[in-house]
Amino acid sequence: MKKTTLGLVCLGAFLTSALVLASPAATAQGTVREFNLRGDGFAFAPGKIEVQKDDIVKITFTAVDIPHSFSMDGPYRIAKRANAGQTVTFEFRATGSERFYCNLTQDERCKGMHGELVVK
Ligand SMILES: [Cu+2]
Repeated sequence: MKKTTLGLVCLGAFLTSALVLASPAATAQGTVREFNLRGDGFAFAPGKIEVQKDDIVKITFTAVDIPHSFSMDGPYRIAKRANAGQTVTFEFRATGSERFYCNLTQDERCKGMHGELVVK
């Protein structure tokens, strides 16, 4: 009786770990792509991000000199602000190419700050 219970517990543990191991590959829809992006001197670096459709794009955005934001319109509707010297991290699924820009109004030159998300 006791042996059977132990056996079932072991089997359960084995099946659970097998499922956990199998699930990432089985359910993954897009590859996670990580980018470190800097906003500095009224420019984004890099100014162009290239990914495949359905990739999960993970951005670590740092505003170096003054506050900047990473903003995208279209289907994305993202506006992530970082203060000077600070970093924000966020992610989204790539659905189509879109321009990104800084939407802050503290300095006129932020209007000229933009980059490009290219989705292939
Ligand atoms: Cu800015």
